[in-house]
Amino acid sequence: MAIQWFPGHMHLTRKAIAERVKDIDVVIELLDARLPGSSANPMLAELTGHRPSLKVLNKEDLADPARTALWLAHYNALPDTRAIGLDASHATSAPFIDACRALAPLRGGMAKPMRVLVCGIPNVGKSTLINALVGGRKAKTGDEPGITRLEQRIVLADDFYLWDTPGVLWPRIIVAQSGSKLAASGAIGRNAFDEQEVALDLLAYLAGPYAGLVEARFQLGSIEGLKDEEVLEAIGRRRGALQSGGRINFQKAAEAVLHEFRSGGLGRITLETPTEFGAWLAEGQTRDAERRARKRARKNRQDPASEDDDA
Ligand SMILES: Nc1nc2c(ncn2[C@@H]2O[C@H](COP(=O)(O)OP(=O)(O)OP(=O)(O)O)[C@@H](O)[C@H]2O)c(=O)[nH]1
Ligand SMILES: [Mg+2]
Repeated sequence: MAIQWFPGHMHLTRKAIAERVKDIDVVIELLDARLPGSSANPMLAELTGHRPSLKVLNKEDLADPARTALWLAHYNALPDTRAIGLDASHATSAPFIDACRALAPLRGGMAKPMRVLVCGIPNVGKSTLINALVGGRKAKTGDEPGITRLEQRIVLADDFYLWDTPGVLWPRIIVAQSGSKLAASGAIGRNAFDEQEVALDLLAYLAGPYAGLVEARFQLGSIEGLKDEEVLEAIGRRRGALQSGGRINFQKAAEAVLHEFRSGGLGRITLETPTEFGAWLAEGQTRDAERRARKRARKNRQDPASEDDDA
């Protein structure tokens, strides 16, 4: 899938986070509860891995509750990590303050204020969460990636500071399945991917666990055994997405699928379980190791004397 994956300004965000994290006590990483594995940024893990971490599975209201429970158990089993599910627009500050204090018990009071970094992929709800915690519109929000452009400090209490950060992706995608899921979720700018490809991938996944939701929302008969293109075509016909000559407008149909998924119109859906994601990750890591080995071999052929730097 051709996704223009890592816009230039994200290099700057990476640098800013690397600097900021030196003076941070707790890292809150927002994950998208509909894709908790694919929305976890390995680059952030690398930058912030040594700090206690609160994982927030945000947009819980759009996700499948049974799967959210599996993911919370998965993250809560990791060391120095707590995980909670959340609908950021309705967050209250008390549980957050408690969770941060439990993760960094030695911080507090004017001499040692709690310093919390809020980070995550674009459009996951970082600024929405901060606004809900502070009880006002301190941080700018919007329904597209790239709203926050600069880091911003917000004072939650005299001894409790939050930093909002711009959304950030990572330079190279390892889990092949993740790109398309992130695009479906709204984390990637709309000009950076092909909506028809992403909608077809989405339908291919939904046809397993959520076929009934697709059939119900678009008033289709059984989609069992249909090709993904045939499902998209049926959706286009149902929605009257036609072009001249009565042919289906696949672009319009794809946009309808993505809109219904993002808005929750299809119902509460999660695009991966911890087990599924674990298998995709292992596959991606194997492929990545092979890629590195090939690159190393190529390099050694060109310049046998060079040191092996595994770049
Ligand atoms: N349904 C639902 N929508 C949410 C939730 N949290 C945030 N949103 C919506 O998601 C969109 C993005 O929210 P922002 O807070 O701007 O996201 P951000 O992570 O700050 O995004 P960038 O600054 O672009 O990285 C907005 O339209 C929010 O209203 C949630 O828990 N549930
Ligand atoms: Mg923001």
